[in-house]
Amino acid sequence: MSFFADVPAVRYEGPDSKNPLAFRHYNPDELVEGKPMRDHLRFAVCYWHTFRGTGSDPFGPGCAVRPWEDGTDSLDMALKRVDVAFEFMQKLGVPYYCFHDRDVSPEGKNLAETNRNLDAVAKVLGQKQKETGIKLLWGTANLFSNPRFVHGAATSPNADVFAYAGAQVKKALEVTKELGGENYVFWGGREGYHTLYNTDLRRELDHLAKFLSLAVAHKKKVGFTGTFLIEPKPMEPTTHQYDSDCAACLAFLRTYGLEGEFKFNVETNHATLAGHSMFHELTYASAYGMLGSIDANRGDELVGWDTDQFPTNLYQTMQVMLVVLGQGGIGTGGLNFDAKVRRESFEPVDLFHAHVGGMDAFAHGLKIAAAIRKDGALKEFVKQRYASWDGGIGAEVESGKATFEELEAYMLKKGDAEKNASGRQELLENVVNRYLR
Ligand code: XUL
Ligand code: CO
Repeated sequence: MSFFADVPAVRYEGPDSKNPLAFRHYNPDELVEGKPMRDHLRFAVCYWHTFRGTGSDPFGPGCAVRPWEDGTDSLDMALKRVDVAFEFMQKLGVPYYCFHDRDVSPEGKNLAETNRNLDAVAKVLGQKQKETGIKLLWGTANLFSNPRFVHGAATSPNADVFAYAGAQVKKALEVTKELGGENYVFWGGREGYHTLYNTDLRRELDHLAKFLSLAVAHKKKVGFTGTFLIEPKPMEPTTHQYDSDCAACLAFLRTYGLEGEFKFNVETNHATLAGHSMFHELTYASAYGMLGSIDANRGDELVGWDTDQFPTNLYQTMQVMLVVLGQGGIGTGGLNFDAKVRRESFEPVDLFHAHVGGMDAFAHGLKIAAAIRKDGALKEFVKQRYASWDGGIGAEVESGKATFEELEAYMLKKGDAEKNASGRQELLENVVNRYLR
């Protein structure tokens, strides 16, 4: 049985193609810097938006047309949905997918039944993975939808909720391992606060660290070899999310001695909500060896919330790929489309248009980034800009030899600093534009 009978498998047709259901840039086997595009990009479809999104918003119910849905969250429906998902992913030609436990299987009347439901669906997911070769990029636990998590999970004031969350992550981690997941993600759901009048901030952060330490211990116990990823986000649903950005997360991990156990899953719309560019967040994470994976989407420049749109901005995709190429690849991570079609785009085929566009925008961005790197256009400029640190007083400071006394003696003798050079931002922006074709 086919759920997308009208849509043929999406193929690469080259930049001149006008076929809306063909790739113009994503050519999986094409080599870029000696590596196939497929391996640079490691695209993943996210189960929650693509197969569970209904288009509901605060002003109206879902209006997405999904002919295969029967309107229930039953186990039967969950099992049927696996067929829908794998047909979609196969036609699209993506190598990976990602899920929360509750996206793929319904909650039962108690934890035992909930776990049994997950096992039943995981079995079918495993079979489908084997049949199609599509793999699990990462799994995670939904610790925010059920009302028990109203005050958070690991940071809940209710110790029983912490215990429930621990049990849930234990199971989700084991299922991720069983399905060969290459990473496991921790996004801080409702870990944060709305008002400090009712919140013991230090105690909550201690609990969050304890929770993550317990997850690390269990990872080692069961022998999960994938990467643990924290996904920063500054706000929404809470006013202040503890994992607000990469710098805050790194400081938190270091405070609790956990920095060697985690990397970051950086999301474009979360970066911009934090008042940063995605370029900044990726560069920061990468600089400290913490860039593990990417949730690929975008916000709307005119709207201040997490709109989770599909990425189409070539400047952004090029900048992402500049950082990824710069660090020699995304490792066990990938590009997960944590993005949803607009409520107005309610037909199944819109899911294809959205992903085809996102994949093409990243493939195109990859080619642009590689061309910029080939000519060394930016790298050479940056190298020159810091040349005063490669010898003389700069090298003495960097190597830890110079003291304040020596700096004073040096400058007293010299009288004043060398003249500064222009930063040439406009020139560099023009240079980048030369490659955007
Ligand atoms: C929420 C978000 C999540 C995580 C996984 O903003 O990005 O979907 O990616 O829990
Ligand atoms: Co995300």
